[in-house]
Amino acid sequence: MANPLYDSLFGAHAGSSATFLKTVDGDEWTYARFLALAVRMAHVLVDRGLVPGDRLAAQVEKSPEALALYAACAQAGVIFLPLNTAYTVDELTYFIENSGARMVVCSPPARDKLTPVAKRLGAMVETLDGDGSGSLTGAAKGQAETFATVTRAPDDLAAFLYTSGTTGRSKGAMLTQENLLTNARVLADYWRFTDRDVLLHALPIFHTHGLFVATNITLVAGGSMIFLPKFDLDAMLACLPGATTMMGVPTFYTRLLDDDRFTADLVAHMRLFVSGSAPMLAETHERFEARTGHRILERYGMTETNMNTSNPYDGDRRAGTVGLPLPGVELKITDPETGETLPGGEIGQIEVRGPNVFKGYWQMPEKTAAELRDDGFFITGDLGHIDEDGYVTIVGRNKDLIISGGYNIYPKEIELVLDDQPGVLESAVIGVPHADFGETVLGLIVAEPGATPDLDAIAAAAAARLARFKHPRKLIVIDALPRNTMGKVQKNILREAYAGLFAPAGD
Ligand code: MLC
Ligand code: AMP
Repeated sequence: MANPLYDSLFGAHAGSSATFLKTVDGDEWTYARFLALAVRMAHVLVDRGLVPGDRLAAQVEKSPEALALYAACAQAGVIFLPLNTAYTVDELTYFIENSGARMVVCSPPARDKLTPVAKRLGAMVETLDGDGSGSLTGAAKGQAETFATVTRAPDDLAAFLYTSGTTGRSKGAMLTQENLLTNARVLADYWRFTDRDVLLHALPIFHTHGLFVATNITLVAGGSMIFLPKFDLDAMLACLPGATTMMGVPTFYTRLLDDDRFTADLVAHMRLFVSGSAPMLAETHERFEARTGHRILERYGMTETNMNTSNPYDGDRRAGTVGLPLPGVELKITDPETGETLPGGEIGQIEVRGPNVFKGYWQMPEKTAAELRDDGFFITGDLGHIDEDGYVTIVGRNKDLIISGGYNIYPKEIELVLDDQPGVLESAVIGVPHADFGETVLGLIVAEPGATPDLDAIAAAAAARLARFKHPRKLIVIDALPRNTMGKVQKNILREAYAGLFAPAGD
């Protein structure tokens, strides 16, 4: 095949009058209409001088046009680098610089702020708005309707997704055509997706879940999506009757369950509900089944590996587990100290190997070597065990990570900002239980001797530098950070002490 990813996901639907996307305002995109736009966008990329292997960073609102940009990159052999719309200019600067992006596509209002940064880093700027307008679609108008798809090998890079690191520096996970395509095919088959499926899509499209799981599976199966700009409870309730499947993070499910309009009747026709990206409480599974009669199918994945495990479609979907390794994925539990495989049932670090596992972190050979073994096993940083039936349960994390509403937040990045502020001696950022987001961010500050840190000023400084979802929901000054004999901060003690801060009333 000339370009496995493009040919399988997009090219296979050339000229098809079947529906691919429906938006809330009633706009319907056939595959043919979508692909025609992608082709014209691919011409713009080439006209601007992009060549295969160049990186294109996109911080754009979710829209059919934004998705067409992903298809255009695949067709032109350009590496697609989608970025969270919440990122600040500081954060974006790092991603553009680190990736060496040659083009940045942003929303029109962000253009003025980003242009000087992009110019300094040698990147061009184009715009694309949530309504599909902007310089990119403007330039695409009148472009040729056919494009000679650029040849790519399975091992060629298709996308970079940045994941934060324990040192505070984000790492660009390099994903190949094969990583994305094999995983999409396995999942579409495992979850029985067909061209009759209509997926209710309310996830962002700058992460694995919304882009590579939800969208790629739909494309592989030739199905369609109801494409919501974001999760909105009223819109979800209005659109569920027209859908056959839904994917979401646990917050989607708890929000639906907290609304009385979400009834068994509303979803009686649905074929499948999938959850992932963050742990789902067994209680949520149970409430969902009691309310609707459906059992949510929980799966487990990550940016570096796409999806690793899934509960079965037909068999027993076990609440509190993430199911079985997917076909083609090897999963083992190892001793974090020695790396030796542990006997069944014992808790250790989860390692995975398979065609889904990424190629490494962009220009970070040491970090790659620390997490990706020579034999191809990737050390996920998650802790878990496997039961006698092969089901995997995640019990915790061996990495200092907070997952809030499905977004990953690395405390170190926030601690570096807090430590910089006047009157702050040191800080510790932890995740504490939160009824809506699962976990939320708490900042604990130790003052310099004699100083009284101005918490409002500190919060404002954090807000200027970090995306909104990373902001500590609360800052508290404490006398000292608990440390063990090695001097390491004992975050477990802090997490226990503040566990009740945002927990639901009565817990
Ligand atoms: C929004 N806010 C968040 C937040 N999302 N704060 C913390 N955590 C989050 N996840 C901010 C908003 O900016 C807002 O700020 C305030 O919190 C409350 O906003 P909201 O209106 O309640 O939030 P909403 O916009 O509805 O978004 C919540 C959400 C969204 C859960 C719908 O975060 C979401 O779509 N999450 C999905 C993330 C995802 O796709 N993860 C997959 C990663 S891939 P203010 O200023 O108004 O207070 C991966 C691999 C795998 O992990 O296995 O899939
Ligand atoms: P990300 O880096 O955004 O891809 O997040 C990946 C991390 O999300 C994993 O390493 C897990 O810690 C977590 N995760 C994903 N799916 C699940 C799940 N079903 N249950 C628990 N944790 C999950």
